Amino acid sequence: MITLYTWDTPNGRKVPILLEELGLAWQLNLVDIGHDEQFAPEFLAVSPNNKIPAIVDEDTGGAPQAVFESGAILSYLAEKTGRFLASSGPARWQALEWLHWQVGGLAPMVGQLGWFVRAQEKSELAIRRYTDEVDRLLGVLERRVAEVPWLAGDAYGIADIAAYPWTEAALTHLGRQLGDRLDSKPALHAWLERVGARPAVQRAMGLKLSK
Ligand SMILES: N[C@@H](CCC(=O)N[C@@H](CS)C(=O)NCC(=O)O)C(=O)O
Repeated sequence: MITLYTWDTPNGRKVPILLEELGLAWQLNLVDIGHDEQFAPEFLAVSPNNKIPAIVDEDTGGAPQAVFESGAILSYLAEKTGRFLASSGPARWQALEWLHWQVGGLAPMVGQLGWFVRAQEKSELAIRRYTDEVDRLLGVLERRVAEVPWLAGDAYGIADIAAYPWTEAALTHLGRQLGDRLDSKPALHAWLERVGARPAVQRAMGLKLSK
């Protein structure tokens, strides 16, 4: 059994998507980050950076394996099952490039933009900076999926899974802020539709991840 520690955020949806795609046995452990449950010692033992998502995999044939950081968890599960990540060659490196691009770029920038847009104290400079950066990153995504159907090339995989919840959140929650910058990205919209049409993605996006 795999225990997933998560909450209702875009980062919190990535691992459920892959678990649903894989059909592995898993159970949910909700960590209410709005009520500081991420600082509980039991959770810090699994995720020392006090962030969701994290997993504990009991089905290792040995000691349970804890993994934190969404990119590491997606890579771990893909390697454990031999699915959704090429085992070698260019497709593997392209998947890992786009996975790291997502975790280190798209997610934090969309997250910061959302934070500053919602903040009581408005900072025009921060909002302009993060709006431009999110627009730039979505432009990078647009050019990639205009060239190839999936982020790693020919096959859907963990890079698409990582990028989907954040791109969807950017369009849904920051659509007004990004405005007509989104209109010039037709390939991105088509990629979102391709990913969003997958039954496993729909199941994971529909899960209740709050208490
Ligand atoms: N780089 C991390 C980011 C995870 C992250 O930012 N998680 C947020 C929710 S989206 C969180 O747990 N925040 C709680 C906190 O910062 O205390 C990953 O990809 O797993």
